[in-house]
Amino acid sequence: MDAAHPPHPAAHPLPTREIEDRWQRYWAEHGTFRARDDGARPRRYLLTMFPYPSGDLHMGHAEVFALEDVVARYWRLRGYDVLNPIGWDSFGLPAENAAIRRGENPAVFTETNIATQAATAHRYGVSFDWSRRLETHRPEYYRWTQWLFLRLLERGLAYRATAPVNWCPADQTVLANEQVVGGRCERCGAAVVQRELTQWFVRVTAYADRLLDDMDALEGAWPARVLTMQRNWIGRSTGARVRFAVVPDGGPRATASASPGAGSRPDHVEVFTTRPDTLPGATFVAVAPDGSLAAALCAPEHAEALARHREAALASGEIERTNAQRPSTGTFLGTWVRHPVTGERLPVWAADHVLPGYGTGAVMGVPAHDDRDARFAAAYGLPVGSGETWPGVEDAITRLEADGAGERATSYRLRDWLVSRQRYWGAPVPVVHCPGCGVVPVPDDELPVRLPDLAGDDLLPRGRSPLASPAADAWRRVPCPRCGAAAERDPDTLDTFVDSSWYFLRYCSLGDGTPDDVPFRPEDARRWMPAAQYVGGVEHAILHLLYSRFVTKFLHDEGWVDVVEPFATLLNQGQVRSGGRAMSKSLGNGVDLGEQLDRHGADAVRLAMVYAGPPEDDVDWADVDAGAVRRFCARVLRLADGVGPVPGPGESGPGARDAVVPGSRAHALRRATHRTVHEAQDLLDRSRFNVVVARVMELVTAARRASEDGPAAGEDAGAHAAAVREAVEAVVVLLSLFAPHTAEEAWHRLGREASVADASWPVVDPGLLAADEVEAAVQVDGKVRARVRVPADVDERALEDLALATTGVARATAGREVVRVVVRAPHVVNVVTRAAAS
Ligand code: ANZ
Ligand code: ZN
Repeated sequence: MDAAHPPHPAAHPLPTREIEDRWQRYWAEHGTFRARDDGARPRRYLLTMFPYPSGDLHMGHAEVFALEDVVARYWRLRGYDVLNPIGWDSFGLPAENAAIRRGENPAVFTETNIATQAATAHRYGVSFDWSRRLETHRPEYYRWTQWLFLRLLERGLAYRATAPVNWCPADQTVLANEQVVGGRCERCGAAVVQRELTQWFVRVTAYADRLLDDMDALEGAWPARVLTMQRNWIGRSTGARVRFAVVPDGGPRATASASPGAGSRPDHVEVFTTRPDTLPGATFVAVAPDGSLAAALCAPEHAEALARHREAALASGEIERTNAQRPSTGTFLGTWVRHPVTGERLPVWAADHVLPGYGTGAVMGVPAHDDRDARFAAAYGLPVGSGETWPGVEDAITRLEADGAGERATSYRLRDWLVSRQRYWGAPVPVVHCPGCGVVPVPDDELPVRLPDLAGDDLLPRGRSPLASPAADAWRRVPCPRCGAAAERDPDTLDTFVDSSWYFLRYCSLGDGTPDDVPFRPEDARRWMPAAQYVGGVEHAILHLLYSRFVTKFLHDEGWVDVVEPFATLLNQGQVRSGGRAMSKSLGNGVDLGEQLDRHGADAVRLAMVYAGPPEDDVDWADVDAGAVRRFCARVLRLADGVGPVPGPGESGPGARDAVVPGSRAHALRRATHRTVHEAQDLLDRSRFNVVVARVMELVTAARRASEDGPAAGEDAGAHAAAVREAVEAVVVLLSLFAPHTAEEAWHRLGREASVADASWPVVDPGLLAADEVEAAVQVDGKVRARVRVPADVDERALEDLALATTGVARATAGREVVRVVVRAPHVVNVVTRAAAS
């Protein structure tokens, strides 16, 4: 080492890997972060959206974990018994696709990545209770995912149906609507096509009203935009169904055989409308070209046109079809209906803005009141009709019901949850198809239905599940559990949203004595649920939360849980970006957390993440200066080293107020300390974590200055030292939420025992919170006319009001006009006047 540049003093090293290792070992050895669950403290359950193991943890995880750990550590210090578990959402496509490329089983990739992520999470120093870890791909977990499916099946809430589904030709599997972005597969970008397939669905629509209504209790506790997204997704509309009788001689019909469905032409068309009051203005009826109604109503000579229209409609996604700006296309079906009020004949059209799965799949066209209908009428030469309406929707419904022409009705945007996937790496659907008995559930005591060991090319998607291929014959062929005849297992696997719809319940029962006869113990869930806070990305604002809410309600109905809502509050963190763009592996600007830990250390990354801005805001990692926060951590360690010894039992501690003279340096520092702690509480309760960091930095500066300056002449040196220690201890306790290793080390150097994680939150002395008073000068046209005493943090408005109320101002402005009041809080108010206009 160069003599001209002395090494960093050994007593003041930067927070190092060695420090981090030491404290991580300490926490592990002492079980510091295990939930006690012994009733000695009030319980709080903090839940983090569990990671998908696709490589190392990335900076998105770094952000969530840093944020959630602030909360976990804060609650612990406030005296709660905190449950803060961790697991992996470890089934899913990326592992399967990697396994095909590598010629291995997806478990290899999955478990390697879990090991990497777990090691990184440990190095990051998150206060997880590692004894409660779970992984959804393990048979001891997915056994219960299958159990859940069977309970739904038992209640008629899981069913099989043939439906048009989004099919990704590249991934060779169905996609949920929201996995289709701009007509393409969200994962691989391939253009999505529509296919008719028999699939498994879960009847979430049966819970639509409860899913909506129970959200009232989440108001203010969940981000408003998430509640709005959930509400829109469920999309409840109230209105009426109105029946239009089909005119029997509505047109010459060819032989029934020429047109499928024509033989069973319905005698009426039922529409769903939210505006039954506009019925007088209806001039046509439109049905979805791709629904069964269109086929049934279509006259044979229009069948060909309808078939073409149907193909086109299927090819354009739902989002596109419901875009109000896009012109709709129509096909006349050669059928007429009777207007229930006027008796007029109205034509029936297929129009692709009408969706088959919403309402009744049919609408009444009211061009006089609806823009879309107006454009459709203009495009196809249909009459605009009258603008007349009935007095109100309620009246209209009463009238319809009296006439027998319709009735009150509710429609939902929400569709049933498509849960089957034609891929391997998921929980097998636990049923057997028997030629005699049909669908037969696998008996509970035969669960789990384990995945057979397939690898590499055997996993290649070929338009059906790999479990349907010859490679899985031995696995698939089983006797029917009911009659013993030769039968076959269902070859599909469950959507990973099923795995994650209940994992938070299992956490409640993990640890010592994990049960193997139930998915979780109801009494454990009773103690911990609902999770007091759920932390995770807004990308899960709709589906994951909806399905978790649904499953909680279902298990409530089944007597397994008391609560009807799983997550009392929700915190959505912003995105981590890099150079202005979303960070992602596919864009090649993804950053692994492990690598950042090597470079900066855990505390610097954590602190930088939290300090970068409010949790909801996006963070641009390229703008974050981890080096600066690292130097800050070093400053705190130096500060701790400079603090005098721990006061002995008989000596006056920092709480001894008598020794601190108001106006002394010690007093000023004590006030800063107590106000910082007080403010931090409020900020933490409102998730303003970045502001807390800023306040801690300010307190560090104040403590350092006080420590360097020492007491003023004539001030009590003992009281001063005590105030410095109090400030530094408060700094360390607060810092332990953000940079726990540095805080532990500082706590240790302060001579405190054991772990700062076991310390308690500093008690605030209300006597030290009152603001200082200052004197403000009140001028009128530049001349001081009054003085008022105000709190140092007075706001401008209050100061202005006070100033204008003084007699000095009243006298000086008498007979003049006040044109302007300039306020410089807290010191000066200047009132500008001019001669009053007479
Ligand atoms: C006549 C009418 C007149 C309508 C008017 C609206 C305004 P929300 O609020 O989204 O529920 N509709 C009904 N079923 C449909 C389907 N399957 N596909 C597309 N559109 C459908 O919208 C309900 C309204 O959307 C219904 O009320 C219907 O048009 C249309 F001045 O009926 B309305
Ligand atoms: Zn059978």
